[in-house]
Amino acid sequence: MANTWGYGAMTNHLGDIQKSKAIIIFGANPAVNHPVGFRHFLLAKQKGAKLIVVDPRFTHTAAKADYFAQIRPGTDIAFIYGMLHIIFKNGWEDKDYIEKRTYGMEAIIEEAKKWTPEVVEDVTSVKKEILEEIAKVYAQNRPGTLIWAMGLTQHTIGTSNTRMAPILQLVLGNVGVEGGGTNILRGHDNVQGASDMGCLSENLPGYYDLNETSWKWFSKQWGVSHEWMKSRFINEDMMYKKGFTLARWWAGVLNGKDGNDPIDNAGTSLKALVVLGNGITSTAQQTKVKEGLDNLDLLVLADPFVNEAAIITDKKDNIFLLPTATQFETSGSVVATNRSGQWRYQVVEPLYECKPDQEILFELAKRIGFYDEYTKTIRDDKGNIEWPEAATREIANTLKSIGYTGWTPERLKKHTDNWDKFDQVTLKGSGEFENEYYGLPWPCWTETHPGSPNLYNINLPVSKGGMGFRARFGHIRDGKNLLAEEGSAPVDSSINGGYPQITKENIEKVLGITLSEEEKAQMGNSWSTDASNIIAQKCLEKEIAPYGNAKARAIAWNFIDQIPLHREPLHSPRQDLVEKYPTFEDQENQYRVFTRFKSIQSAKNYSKEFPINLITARLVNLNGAGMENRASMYLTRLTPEMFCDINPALAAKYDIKDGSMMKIHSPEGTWIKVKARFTHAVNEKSIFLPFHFTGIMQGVDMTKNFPAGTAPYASGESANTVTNYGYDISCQIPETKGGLCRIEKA
Ligand SMILES: Nc1nc2c(c(=O)[nH]1)N[C@H]1C(S)=C(S)[C@@H](COP(=O)(O)OP(=O)(O)OC[C@H]3O[C@@H](n4cnc5c(=O)[nH]c(N)nc54)[C@H](O)[C@@H]3O)O[C@H]1N2
Ligand SMILES: Nc1nc2c(c(=O)[nH]1)N[C@H]1C(S)=C(S)[C@@H](COP(=O)(O)OP(=O)(O)OC[C@H]3O[C@@H](n4cnc5c(=O)[nH]c(N)nc54)[C@H](O)[C@@H]3O)O[C@H]1N2
Ligand SMILES: [Mo]
Repeated sequence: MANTWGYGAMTNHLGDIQKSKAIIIFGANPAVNHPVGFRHFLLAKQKGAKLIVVDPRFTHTAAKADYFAQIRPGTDIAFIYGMLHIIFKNGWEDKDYIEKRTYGMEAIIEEAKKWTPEVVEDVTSVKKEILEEIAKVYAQNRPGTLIWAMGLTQHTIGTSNTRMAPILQLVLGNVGVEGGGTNILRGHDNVQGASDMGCLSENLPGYYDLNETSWKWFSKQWGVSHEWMKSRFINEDMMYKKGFTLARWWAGVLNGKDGNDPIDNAGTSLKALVVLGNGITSTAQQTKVKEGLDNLDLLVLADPFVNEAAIITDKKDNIFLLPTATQFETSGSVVATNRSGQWRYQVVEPLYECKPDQEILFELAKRIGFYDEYTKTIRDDKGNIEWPEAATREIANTLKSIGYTGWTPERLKKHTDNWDKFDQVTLKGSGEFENEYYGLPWPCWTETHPGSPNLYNINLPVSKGGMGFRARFGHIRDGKNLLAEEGSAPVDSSINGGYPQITKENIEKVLGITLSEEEKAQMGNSWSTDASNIIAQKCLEKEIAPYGNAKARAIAWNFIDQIPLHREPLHSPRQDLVEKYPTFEDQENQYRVFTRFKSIQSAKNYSKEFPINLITARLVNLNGAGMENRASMYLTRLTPEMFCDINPALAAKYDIKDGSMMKIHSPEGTWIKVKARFTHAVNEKSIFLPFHFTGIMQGVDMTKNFPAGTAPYASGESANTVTNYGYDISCQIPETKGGLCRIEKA
């Protein structure tokens, strides 16, 4: 589910925002998209916190802000370097923190020198006085929390954006403190859990790397042999290869046909698509998605509603709609946006003939022929599956990497049953929960650990939720120490400075202990593959974090851009800047597909023909692809049809009237026709489209394809028919927040 969309976990939690003195929001609109969580922002503001919003639109969130920067889409890196330029110039950085807990900041200081307020104004369109004011207010009101969501991620430089924002926080010493952190407002209910569970095509559950050690660990935990696991793949190489992403699965079907991008998939193309829930009608390049759907041999859609992927295709047979139980008809653990686990109880038995997702998957496994292996560790002697408790226990025993170990079903249920005994601002419990945090936010290293409310906080002992940064990248780089310096270990730690990840090999030396032969025999090779959990327990006795204590990297040498660099979107309104800040080289075999960057950006000067920035985002009454809410009469009444927000001054240039129809064209040659809605929330250089509609494609009404009685109250053109080609360099999230368009009166 989380594949492609939405990267990063919250370091702190929503209640903790009440402790912030400043809140800076990049590309998120919580007043609309997280209205319940936004309460904490408003309470912080009441207590005097400064609220800063950086967004190309004057949003409902911006309406509550003390400072607002109306940024040109895709230029946040330039903006943040601009803030850093001012911070370094005035000596506002936290020098001690930078020295002890970060690596590579010299490179950032160098790059920031280039980003004077004048240069930043030219690139971002934000007046230099506003930048200066924001940098000052944010630096001088600490702790500050930094919020981001889709406005930062949906760009070709999305991953660089999500590295840049934490760098600002590190410079100010805002990471690992209450009221600080980088707090990413996540998407769907349980999207954090979905990413933790491995709904990502680039790693195994728990973010374990796709390598032999991880596969062996999972095979062991799943009770199958490594040889059997290997036999599931066409060849061993494919075990270690990243899969397709949700953004580009269609390229796997089209496989180079008719000028489509070639793929690298062991010589085969994709023939069947099984969808549990979301993602098909909500992603970019909808005309390509349709082509992909049309060319499938088999399409299976498991969804409580008629997933509209079935509607937008001309495919006539081999489409199966499997009615699926909702969250109210199922139970199990879910993970909140702040890494807290919760137990969800079933409200009613599954209605009519619908089945819960896992049963659909079990039935599929039976037919494909690996049901026995699939359910081995959750079946009893009689073949009964203890659902969901056994699965929850398996997860706890396996996902050591992010510290799920302490999440037994019993503990999670008890927390949910007693949620009223926990404090909203600190997450701390009272009474019998006095030493625990609500939902045992991961990492929760052992079955008695209280959970970790804020990541990287060295002001708490590890046994009470403290930790440094994870030591993942070795000990020395270019002669510099990558481990934390003296004086920056969590309090009460037996080591005062940095230390490596704890393994069977180094545990005696690092912890200064002697293991018994029995312990050695039981112990796994490293803390993250230690079924006995002895490594974690021994570490906690010494107040040592099993994953080490290192510096946070500002230089990531395994990335194409080792430090985040501004690069113009593939379709930029500023051709002069394209030459100065060009995009990446085209990437062969990125998640099995050829992905274009430079060849698109340099093909022509798009800004001439397509002068307007296309911004897509969300509405409060609709969610995601929108089927769930457009099936509600009352929610639909608020926005009965697809529309485009346009500034009256821009509309006047094209003779477009409020409420009249307008056409929007993309550089790919696609178009949509929608109703114009006048607003000053967008400036004269951009328009805004919500992406919650589908069912009509380039004027063709496809709603006749709905089975009788299943059509929603509203259908419309999809914004994603005209969002431009463009994918993030690392995770392939579509550049749905950085495109261009041409408009005309229709
Ligand atoms: N009502 C409602 N709530 C939702 C959802 C929903 O569909 N409807 N979806 C859920 C999901 S799945 C998610 S992921 C979250 C997403 O939550 P948000 O990220 O808040 O969602 P968006 O409204 O898509 O985008 C946020 C803002 O980014 C701005 N933006 C666009 N481009 C840029 C840019 O280049 N730089 C900056 N700084 N800002 C930019 C947009 O103008 C927009 O105001 O919301 C969740 N909550
Ligand atoms: N242009 C543009 N495009 C975007 C975005 C953007 O900002 N701009 N945002 C992107 C983001 S962040 C996201 S997350 C996606 C969201 O888009 P989607 O994830 O595609 O949208 P949803 O409507 O949330 O899809 C959820 C589907 O799951 C079904 N469902 C609900 N409960 C269950 C269940 O228990 N089991 C099963 N099997 N199905 C269930 C619902 O009926 C619905 O059809 O859109 C992305 N697309
Ligand atoms: Mo999302």
